[in-house]
Amino acid sequence: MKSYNITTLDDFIIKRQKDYPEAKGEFSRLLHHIGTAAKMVGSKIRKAGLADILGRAGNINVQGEDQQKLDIYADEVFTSALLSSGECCGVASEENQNIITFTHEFALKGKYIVCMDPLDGSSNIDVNVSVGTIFSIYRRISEKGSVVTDEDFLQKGTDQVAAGYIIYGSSTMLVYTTGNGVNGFTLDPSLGEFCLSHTDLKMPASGSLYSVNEGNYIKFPDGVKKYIKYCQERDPSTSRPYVSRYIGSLVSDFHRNLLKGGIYMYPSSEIYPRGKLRLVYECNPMALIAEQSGGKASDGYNRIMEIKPDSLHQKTPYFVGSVEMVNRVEEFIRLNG
Ligand code: AHM
Ligand code: MG
Repeated sequence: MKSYNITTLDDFIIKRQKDYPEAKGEFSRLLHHIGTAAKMVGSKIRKAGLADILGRAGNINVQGEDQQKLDIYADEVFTSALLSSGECCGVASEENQNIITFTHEFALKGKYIVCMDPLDGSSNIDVNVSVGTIFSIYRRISEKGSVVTDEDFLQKGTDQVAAGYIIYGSSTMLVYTTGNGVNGFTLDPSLGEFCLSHTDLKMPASGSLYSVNEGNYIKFPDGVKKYIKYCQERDPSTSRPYVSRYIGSLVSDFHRNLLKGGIYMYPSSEIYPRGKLRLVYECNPMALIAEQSGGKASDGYNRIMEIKPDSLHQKTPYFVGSVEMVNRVEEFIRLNG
């Protein structure tokens, strides 16, 4: 008989939970709720051109950026899913200046806090280009039963319990790690389930793709400019010149580079002296996934996950991807600034 062996996200979570005899299922419930929220947001994105959901909401978020209607929708859906999981006691989101504390009795007993970018790359929505969601899970450090504080969210990336992203592309995928490898699940729309499709993902040690907003080139530091020129030079003994691919959605650019090998860069520049990406809910989660798949994430000098955040929306220059490529850009930065 032909076998149709499907592992759904929930099957996988339960299977993994069994590997930890001390686990009581709290973490599994949290992940399950993230998966449900991802389906809701994915479904709304699919209908975006039909429903009155495209375009600006008319507000400016904490980053001084226009909020899109889908930004707000995704933020609300993920926040309520996390609350209803009963395992999360607070959320930090790109869309909100301050942390959201859950004060319901059941939530105060939760062990976990979540940092998220509910809709990354949202300037791509109106033009039908892939966007994503990024999430990062930590154990709270404040006492169980109390209301969480900013300190709970300002932990180093190395303290992450899990991290993941959802890519709303030609198919919807959820990719996550709990610090024990990286696995990817593709949403089967006919089943309404995320099914295991990419087991133990490994990022190639090198690749031939580089992703950066080259419109900012003249404002980049010299080391980065020289590295970009290096990417463009011909060298028959390697795959240079590399191919330039930039979607303008970190999740999508990262996902492609994870599968094929490549580097994503958002350096400092005169326009963005600290880069543009946010350490807590964009850089750290992608860094954990990068490292867990064999890749690397750096601010040009330091390992991203070892930077202690001072504030929720702190920005950092960011270089993430195949280990040899990130090592090389670090060399250029060390030599040339
Ligand atoms: P967002 O979270 O507000 O969408 O901003 C983050 C995004 C990244 O996904 C993307 O790589 C970058 O900003 C694009 O910025 P730019 O248009 O400056 O290249
Ligand atoms: Mg973002």
